[in-house]
Amino acid sequence: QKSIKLSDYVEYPFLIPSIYLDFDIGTDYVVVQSSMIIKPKKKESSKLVLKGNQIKLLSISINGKELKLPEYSISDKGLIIHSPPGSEFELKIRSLIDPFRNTSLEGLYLSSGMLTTQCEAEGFRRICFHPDRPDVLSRYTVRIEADRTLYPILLSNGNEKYSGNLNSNNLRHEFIWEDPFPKPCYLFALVAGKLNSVSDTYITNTGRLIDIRIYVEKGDEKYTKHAVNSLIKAMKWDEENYGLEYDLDEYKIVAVRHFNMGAMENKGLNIFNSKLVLADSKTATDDELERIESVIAHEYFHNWTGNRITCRDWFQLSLKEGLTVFRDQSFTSDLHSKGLKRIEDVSFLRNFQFAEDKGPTSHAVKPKEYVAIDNFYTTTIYEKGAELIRMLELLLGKEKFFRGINLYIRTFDGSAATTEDFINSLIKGAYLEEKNCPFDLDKFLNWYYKSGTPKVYINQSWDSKNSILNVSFEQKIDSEKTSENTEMVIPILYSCYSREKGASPIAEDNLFILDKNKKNLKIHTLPGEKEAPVLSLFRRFSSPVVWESDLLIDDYLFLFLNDNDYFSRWDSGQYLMREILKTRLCNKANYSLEDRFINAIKQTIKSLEINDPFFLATLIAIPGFAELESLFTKVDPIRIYRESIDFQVLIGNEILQELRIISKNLLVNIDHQWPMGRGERKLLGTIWFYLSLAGDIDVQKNCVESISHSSMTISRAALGALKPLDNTLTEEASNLFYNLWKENPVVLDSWFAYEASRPHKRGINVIEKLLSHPKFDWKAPNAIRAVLGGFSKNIDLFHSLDGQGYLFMADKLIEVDKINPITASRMVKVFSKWKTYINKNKEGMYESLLKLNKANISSNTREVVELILN
Ligand code: HT7
Ligand code: ZN
Repeated sequence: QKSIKLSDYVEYPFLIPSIYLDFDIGTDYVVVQSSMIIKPKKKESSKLVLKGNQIKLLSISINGKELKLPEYSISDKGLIIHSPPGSEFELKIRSLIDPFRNTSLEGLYLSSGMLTTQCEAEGFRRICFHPDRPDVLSRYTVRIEADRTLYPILLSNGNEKYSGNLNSNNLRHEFIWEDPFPKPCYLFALVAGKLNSVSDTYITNTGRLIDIRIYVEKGDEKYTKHAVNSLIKAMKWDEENYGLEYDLDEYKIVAVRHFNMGAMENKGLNIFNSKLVLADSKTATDDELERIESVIAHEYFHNWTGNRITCRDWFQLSLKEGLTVFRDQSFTSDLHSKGLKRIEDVSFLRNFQFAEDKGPTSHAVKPKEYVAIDNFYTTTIYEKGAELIRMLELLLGKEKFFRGINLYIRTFDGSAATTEDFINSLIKGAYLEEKNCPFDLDKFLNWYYKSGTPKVYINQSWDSKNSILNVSFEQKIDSEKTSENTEMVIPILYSCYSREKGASPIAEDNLFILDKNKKNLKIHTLPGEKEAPVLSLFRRFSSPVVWESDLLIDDYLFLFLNDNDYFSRWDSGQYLMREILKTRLCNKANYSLEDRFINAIKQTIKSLEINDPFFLATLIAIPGFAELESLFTKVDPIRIYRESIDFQVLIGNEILQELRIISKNLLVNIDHQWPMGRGERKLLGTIWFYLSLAGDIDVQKNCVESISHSSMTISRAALGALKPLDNTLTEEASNLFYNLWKENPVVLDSWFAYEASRPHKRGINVIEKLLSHPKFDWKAPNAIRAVLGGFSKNIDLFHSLDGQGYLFMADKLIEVDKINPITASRMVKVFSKWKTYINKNKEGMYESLLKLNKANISSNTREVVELILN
């Protein structure tokens, strides 16, 4: 397939300072008229190339004069005007589009009776003929007319300029919207439909009044408070931390049921997947409330990092996404707990981004080429991209980092930039001159250009005579695609603890910069220190790497009990659990380690129970499934799953008494409103899980009763605790949950996911039944992700050795691909790890991949399938 290369970038030869768009919404189609002011950048003439996809051209004129073939040519890719005027001209195009039969959820489409848009990355070319590239920025004025009753609400970006009726019998009406800020077309948005809104206001730090409005389907207004509160918190946080104020008079959010991703930052008119807007503590779990708060903030933060300063081309995607994820992570961590947020982000990174970077779809944060840009909205661009910004913040220090950000924003406001522009401004703002930068910038840039997760090897030697700990570090990049030896700048934050004096650190949060293949560090401990101290490395997860050290089991146990860094303490426990599971899976169970670890858990429970229930719950949870898979060269998913369940049964049995006591103490704070009480609810859920696994029938019954609890966190924790059992109580709880929530599609998706992912003896028919359930909507990616995504986590069923699970998945993805290639190409990655599996699974997955490859699939899905197969 034809790929697009970063090295082929050439500037667009025209400026388009302003665009007037007119939408006439009919019952069967929409007539779109665009009027663009176009200025050639150079004297010498160049043809005008406009992209277009599924658009019927009606007429075209330049400066009022109609163009005829062959003055222009048209194909299924777009429109070319062969000899446009050499100076400023007005291009008018009348065309027709059919949003009513558009199932791709790109461009203009129908969702539950309303018309809505999704233009990032390349959806605008499905709306009108246009260059459709992010470096063409224009001021937009948009007029929309439609039937008053079918489409009472007509929205677009910017501020409302006019609204009124169109004819004497009041059947049709019109709205005009004006966005004063130049923007790329991927930020264009239009919404038309029967929507109700909830309003609020925000006064900025300079005293401007912002009108906030959330648009939802009738009846959903009661679920918008959390979204509004989150937005106001984000607006305030950005002013206080980055000095960035909102710039329009209105901020609108629309909730849409049919949406390919989480949300979209269209200027002044964010469009959200309804599951990320509609929520309160009765319908959403604490984790979901936190996620909604962060996504609302993420889209808001894009107003500056993405909208006011946008990307020159899609290779720069991480410029806006990595930076904005970094900003939303910092926001959540400031609002809640820095330590816990860091653990949550690292756990996500390790389970998803590290897995991606090890596999066939691994790519750099700044890729060099792509076939379908939609396939590059990945955890590498987003979460690894955010880690790079975090390392810069650590290397520069907060004050200099903000000086750099400030310069970047001042320099590139209103334009389209590159990741190099960003780094250069950051360094210039921080140190005035690039040459003053204390670390090797070129080596740092390798983080952007190279794929794969670097690995660091650490060895210690103790010089007891001089009380010096000598530490040697070695870095290697762990990627199939890179054979050359690349040096990176790896910031390592470390502390070290005296073994004799227990928890008191000898050195605390020192920064060591590993910028060569090999480098040594000398740590001077207290004179007279007899034993080598305990090293705590990569505190706060200071670089996105994996590491292997000569730390002893005793050291990890020490850190698990004493480390004062949340991440490092949790990570030591995770290391020990990984070791335990690894040895069990190699049939060499290390019982003495298991005993010592269980004792450490008991000690932890004593010290943390009341003070930090969330942290305690996090410390005693086992590593994620993907992380466990990554420990093996020949992965046996069914065995990993069963062994991890057995290990959790052991934990449950061993700490039964302790858990029963805590669970009683926790009940007092369970009913507090989020974010209060979230730690207690989290811990209670974890305890229920362990006790239920350990066979505590009272807890199991209590879980069934808790399905109707007024807190969704408690209700879902109860479902989760019963999940591995597959008995009549599981069935009863699931039915109760369904009956309570069958009329709420957002909550019902969590039931679909539960049903698809829980073990059951009835096999694949269960999944087939879910897909033909009367409440299942094939056009809603949330529902598809719930059932097929849930199914992929149903280890016994999906990975069944006869390969039937894989074939079933392949068949369903071929169907999904026909209506929605973006969703299909994202989901097909469930087959990414086929080469790492034991033979039976490997063969089964391979057969399914071949089936997909032979089918008539979209170029988006084909790109991923081919990468996986090769
Ligand atoms: N910038 C937004 C990306 C997005 C998207 C991309 C491809 C197809 C559909 C999409 N919907 C939203 C989301 C964000 O990162 O803020
Ligand atoms: Zn984003």
